Amino acid sequence: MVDASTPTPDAAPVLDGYAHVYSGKVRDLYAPLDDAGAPREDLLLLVASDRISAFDFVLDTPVPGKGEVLTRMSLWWFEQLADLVPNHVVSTDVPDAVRGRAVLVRRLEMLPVECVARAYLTGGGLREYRADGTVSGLTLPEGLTDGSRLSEPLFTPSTKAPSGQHDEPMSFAEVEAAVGPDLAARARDLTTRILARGNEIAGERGILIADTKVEFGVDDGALVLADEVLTPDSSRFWPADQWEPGHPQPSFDKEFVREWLLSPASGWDKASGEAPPPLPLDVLERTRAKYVEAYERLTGRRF
Ligand code: PZK
Repeated sequence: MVDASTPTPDAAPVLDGYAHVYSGKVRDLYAPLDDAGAPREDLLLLVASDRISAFDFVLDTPVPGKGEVLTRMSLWWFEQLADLVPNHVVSTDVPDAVRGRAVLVRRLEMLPVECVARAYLTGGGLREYRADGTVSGLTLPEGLTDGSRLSEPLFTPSTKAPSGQHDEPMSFAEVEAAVGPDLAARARDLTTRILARGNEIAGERGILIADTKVEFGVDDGALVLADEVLTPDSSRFWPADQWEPGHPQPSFDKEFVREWLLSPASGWDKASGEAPPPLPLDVLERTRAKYVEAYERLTGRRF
């Protein structure tokens, strides 16, 4: 079989002048070093790798260009959202090894909450609705199904679980207890407005954003949008022309990956608990093309 496996798929690079701080599933965080060689306390370097996850696994096969597409997409969204919320971006002047897929950002005190908003019902929101007719404690109308559009985006916050564990839903009262009622209300309003604005823009370009997760830092009492924003890694992107409530919607970006992994061709059993096999080149190429397509459709720019 033709595949694209490499020995070390996409480890966090060693960057001269930076200390590696942390790696998530698909991104790496560094601190720039000052003249004395000590990590600076005011800045971070956020690097998007080409790693891709599916079914909770980071796959052995990186998707070439994914980190750059998502970084450019986030930067474009930060501009589209600038009148709603300030953001953490300082500069895109970064080491050559990560140029295009890294951003220098202000290091902020982060809210200890995953700020999630949902515009369409699916995933964890759908599970709660089926169990008791609510989403994040709010009662919804009867008769909704997988993929139904909600009348307005809902704030459905969750805990920040340690790496490898799943985030747990939080009630709004729990968010208020964690950050205070004022910041909680502002985080809720900003999160839902970011998703509403995202869908106003993406909807004209054939993409629905079902839900999204954003992170805020606090600077001098004001909320600042951090991390990545409205990318396919932080949000569910659906092709608008295939939207049909009543069943799970195809993912704009990962459909070919999931379809192949679940097909007999992969030889992989999702229930086995084993790591998925490397992706065939054609799946990889078609997946890369979907990320580029999402970027070009949204921004109207060539990648
Ligand atoms: C911060 N993360 C998540 C991102 C990873 C992990 N501006 C900021 N100030 C302080 N902390 C963070 C940010 C941002 N953004 C973000 N964790 C801390 C994360 C990328 C790679 F490994």
